Amino acid sequence: MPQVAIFMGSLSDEEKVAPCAQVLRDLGISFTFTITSAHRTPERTVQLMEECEAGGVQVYICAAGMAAHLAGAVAARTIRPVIGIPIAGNALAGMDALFSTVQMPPGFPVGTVATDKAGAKNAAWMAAQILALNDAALAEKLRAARAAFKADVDKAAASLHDKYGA
Ligand code: RP5
Repeated sequence: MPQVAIFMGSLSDEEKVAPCAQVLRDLGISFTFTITSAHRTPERTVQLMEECEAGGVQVYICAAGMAAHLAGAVAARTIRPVIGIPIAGNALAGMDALFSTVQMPPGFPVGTVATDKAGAKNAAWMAAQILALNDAALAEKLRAARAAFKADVDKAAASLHDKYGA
């Protein structure tokens, strides 16, 4: 059983959630990636979770739009960390999904990241940081990634300096 389970509410979410899978893949973290809906397939959500709980999945990542209850429904059934990615639909620009995901009652947290692709990437980074607490090799990869982000900024600043001489 993989370390991370990514659930998304609809195939229509795939383009926005795919960067999450890519970051996990790049970091060498095993994951399962499937579709289930808190509303359309509540029984499937429960069954998938039972398999994940029995198999030792360590972190859940749930992406959904509109009245986004998938992450909350998962959080209701586990004490493992749940990260929620609000997906922006055509109406309300994602505020609906953001509020539905983030406003959990005390005791049932969903660690909510930004909407859409940026959030999808950070959901993976957050999951990696959680896993790295007990994985020294992964922690080293995260340090290296941070160094690469810094190097990118240094390089961009240098190119701007070259261009404007200021
Ligand atoms: C949510 O409803 C899904 O996560 C998706 O963001 C939204 C619309 O789903 P579709 O009608 O495109 O399948 O449950």
